[in-house]
Amino acid sequence: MGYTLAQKIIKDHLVSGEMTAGNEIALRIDQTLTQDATGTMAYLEFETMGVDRVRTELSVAYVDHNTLQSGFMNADDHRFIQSMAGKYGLKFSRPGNGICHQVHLERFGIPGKTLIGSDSHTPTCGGLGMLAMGAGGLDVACAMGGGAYYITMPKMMKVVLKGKLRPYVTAKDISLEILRILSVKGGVGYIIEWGGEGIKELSVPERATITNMGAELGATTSIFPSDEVTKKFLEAQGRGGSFRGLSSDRDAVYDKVVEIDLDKLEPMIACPHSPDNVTTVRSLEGKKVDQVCIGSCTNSSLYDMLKVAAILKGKTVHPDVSLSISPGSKQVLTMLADCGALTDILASGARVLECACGPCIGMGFSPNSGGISLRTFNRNFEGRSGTKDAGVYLVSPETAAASAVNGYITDPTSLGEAPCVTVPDSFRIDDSSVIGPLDPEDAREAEILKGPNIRSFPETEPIEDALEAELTLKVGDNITTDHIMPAGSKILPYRSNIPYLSQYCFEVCDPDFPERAKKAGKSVIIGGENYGQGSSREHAALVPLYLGVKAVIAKSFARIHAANLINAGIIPLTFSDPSDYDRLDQGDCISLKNVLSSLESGDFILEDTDRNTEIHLKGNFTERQKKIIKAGGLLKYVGQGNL
Ligand code: MIC
Ligand code: SF4
Repeated sequence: MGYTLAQKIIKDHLVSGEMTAGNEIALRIDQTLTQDATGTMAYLEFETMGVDRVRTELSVAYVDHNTLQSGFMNADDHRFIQSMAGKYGLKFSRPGNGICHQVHLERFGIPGKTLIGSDSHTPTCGGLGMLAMGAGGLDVACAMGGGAYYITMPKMMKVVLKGKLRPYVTAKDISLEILRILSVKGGVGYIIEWGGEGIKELSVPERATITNMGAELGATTSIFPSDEVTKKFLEAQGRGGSFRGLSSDRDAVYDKVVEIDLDKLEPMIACPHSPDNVTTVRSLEGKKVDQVCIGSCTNSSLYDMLKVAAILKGKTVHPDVSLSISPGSKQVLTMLADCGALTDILASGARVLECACGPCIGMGFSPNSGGISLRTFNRNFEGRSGTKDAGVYLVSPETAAASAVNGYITDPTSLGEAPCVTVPDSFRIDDSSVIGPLDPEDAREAEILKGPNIRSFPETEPIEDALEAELTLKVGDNITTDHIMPAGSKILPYRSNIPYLSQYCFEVCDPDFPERAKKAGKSVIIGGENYGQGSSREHAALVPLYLGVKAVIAKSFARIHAANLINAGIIPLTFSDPSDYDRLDQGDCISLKNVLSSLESGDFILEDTDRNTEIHLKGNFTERQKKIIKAGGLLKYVGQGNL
């Protein structure tokens, strides 16, 4: 029996474990990336590990999220990250150089290598045949220190693309279509490999749009083969030497196969407030639009921007619409300027923002109240834009540009002949915004620069054998990390200050939660299906930890969040019978006895002391996870000599 492409890369990097779906495996990690919103915490954690230099082939620290410096906090954080990068052997990508995933794809990704990043959209580099996964900051810190990355061996899914995209139908529409088919939990436990005739026509940045949004499916990662298209892209980036052809074996076996017929696909749109709430653009044609945002790590490549410029050329943005455009990298922006496309964009009345995440993470450009915002981004969770009652829709750059001009949702296929857009054979190579590390001699003396906003990692304690706690919060299905620990321009500057952040925990669902949790002392949260979907931010575990949360009981968990809870020393448990969810209420007092022996057996019994009922829970942890939980979290476990 042959191997899938992902299985081949896993096999090449396997440190321990058996490659059977469901087993814990440990992988050697070649490259890491961090961004600034999760990076400060990751570097504080790395600092405690006592390693004098990163042990990966390449580690890059990006600054792309918190670029709105309305106060000293972000600037201090950037300086801290830069000083850590210099001292410990990382490359530092300066603010303005671009969004981590776009820059990593352009300048650093290598087919067949492993990459983990403290950002859930790290799978973007799967577009060039890399095994790239999102992870919590602490897992990335361990990998920088030379430790392995532990995951559950995923099942394999193949998506076969048949036919060819029609004009104005794009890679983004493929991403939205697969979300419509599979839902935001349809990829949980899988690696998705893309194949079929249809992939031959997709460039690397288009493939990267698709692997990027695999994060929204909950997949461990997504990957394309490394083929002639990959070779051409790497050569155009002056990195032809990094090419290596890679594909799955002919007789590889997949646990699930899905087919999409590109000939039949049309422009798609995800409606508020979930990326899988997908329908055709046609069905919403004519709906008035207040704001359009083009950019983000999903759709900010040169190809995307050139298509947008071609649609905007000679036109003006509708007077009732505010259009923002954020090119994904300095390379994209300078090339737009070189070829004159930037002039077409500016002449249309678009507001050009810096090469950063910007509106995608609520860093400015929030819509008006009740506003309708069309975005080429990957997430439209409630409140994420910074305006709670805004309706955010996810679309392709073509749909976005056409709608910005018309002032209403427009199916771009109605625009007539599509402009012919080609990407040059060679990109503008200028890595001057990537600063290399200090040489080891100077590094020894180098000072780490910390501002007053940087607080240390919250203290954890070894797990107790008996837990008496209050159920301080009960929430429903598909709770995102944006619900648990919101982002946005007001809160993000405090990503290195857990006590400050804690005031906003679950703000979207229940603003009284932080006070209630503090009062209770020890608490437990009850969740539904796919608890913790979305971002990799470990703050969604560290802040509850700070507020006294000892366990989360849910119907099911998103992969990265479950790992982050364990790393923080919080026990993620599931219901043996999911209908027991209905038998627990917020405010109930519960007790969990014999926690230590339950950790061994995997069976936990919860007593609801208010209702006098017993509920069976499951917690099937690996030997390593048990040790981490017992130690009181991964940092404590690593401190015991277990990197
Ligand atoms: C996001 O898109 O939600 C983020 C912001 O990039 C996060 C990381 C973070 O919260 O800092 C992610 O996707 O992991
Ligand atoms: Fe940045 Fe948005 Fe991409 Fe997250 S999804 S990395 S916030 S651009």
